[in-house]
Amino acid sequence: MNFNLTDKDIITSAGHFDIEGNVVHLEECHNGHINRTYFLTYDTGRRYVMQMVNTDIFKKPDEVMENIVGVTEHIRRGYKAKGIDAERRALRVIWTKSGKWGHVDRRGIYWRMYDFVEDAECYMKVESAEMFEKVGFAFGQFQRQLADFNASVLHESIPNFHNTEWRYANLEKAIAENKSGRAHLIPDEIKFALDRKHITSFINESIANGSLTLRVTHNDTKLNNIMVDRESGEGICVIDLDTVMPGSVLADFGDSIRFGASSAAEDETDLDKVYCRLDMFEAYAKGFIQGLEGSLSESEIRALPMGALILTYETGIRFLSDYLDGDVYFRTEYPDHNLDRARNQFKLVADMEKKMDEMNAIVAKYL
Ligand code: GN1
Ligand code: MG
Repeated sequence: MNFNLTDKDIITSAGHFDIEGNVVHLEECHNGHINRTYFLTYDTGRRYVMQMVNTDIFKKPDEVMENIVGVTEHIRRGYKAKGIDAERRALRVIWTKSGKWGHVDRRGIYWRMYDFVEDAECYMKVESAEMFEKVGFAFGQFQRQLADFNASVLHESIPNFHNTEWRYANLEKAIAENKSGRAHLIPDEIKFALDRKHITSFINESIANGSLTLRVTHNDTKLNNIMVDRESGEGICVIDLDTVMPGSVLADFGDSIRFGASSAAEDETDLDKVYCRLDMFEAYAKGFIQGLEGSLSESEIRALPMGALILTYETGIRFLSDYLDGDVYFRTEYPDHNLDRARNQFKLVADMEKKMDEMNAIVAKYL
């Protein structure tokens, strides 16, 4: 996905979408690790988000869009039924002039377009426990809103996405193949990852034995995948819906914690600065459980801390595998970026292991 795009290329592709007016301003957003995102302002004063879908990763982008259209329409209908204005609360997909969900340009790039959610902010770092509680509530509500969505119509946009056992097998493969030739540089990180094989089956086993239910989940609940209303501080609109698929509640809870309850950025290299903030863990747990409106079972609530640990570990081994594979999946800004991210996640894992009893006591308050 290394294309040298000019503004003209992007604006030409934007011209295929059913939007009134002309582009007067174009700006790249550097947040995501997978797709490329641009903000477009038109002479009508309206703004849009245009994305180049990474088709190396999302091999069937039309299926991804079908999922997104289905899910956002479902959420919009739910708000309407409650008499709530859904305008800024569900992503709106802009269709192409020929009635499609995406435009494929002459290089084969798949473009899509959304309405820009105005008067809202996307954060890279949690600013207060109050804010994180509201974000938790919004992600809980998102899952709640999809409780009656027909999961059988969803395409699996990335197979095995949060199958931790599969991720582990993939790490073993990356070590054995050692495509980058870097394996000898990181024996400690490899050992840390392999030593924790026993946690990888927890989610699959819990689903199999019925203690966790399969739900429609977001699967990428990073803080920067929600728009926060500037006035109310409410998590107003959940974005980045590429990986909405059937999954476990632990994935959505855990991924939010590993990112938002961390004391530092995902790629902070001073590991003394990286630990899990229990105040943030509690704020998110409280909001998330409330957002799910009593639909979580006791065993699901009790398993939430394991979800935080497993998702952090899983993300760590994904970064490590990509480092071994030669940085082919996540977008990196410098050669050891994936290694720094993996070390950072592993520091967080070690810290969570120490804090497991405290995390268990926190969730027990919300049973
Ligand atoms: C990717 O695209 P983005 O940056 O929201 C990744 C997530 C990881 C995350 C790590 C499709 O999310 O699974 O947790 O990076 N998305 C995909 O920051 O792989
Ligand atoms: Mg994102």
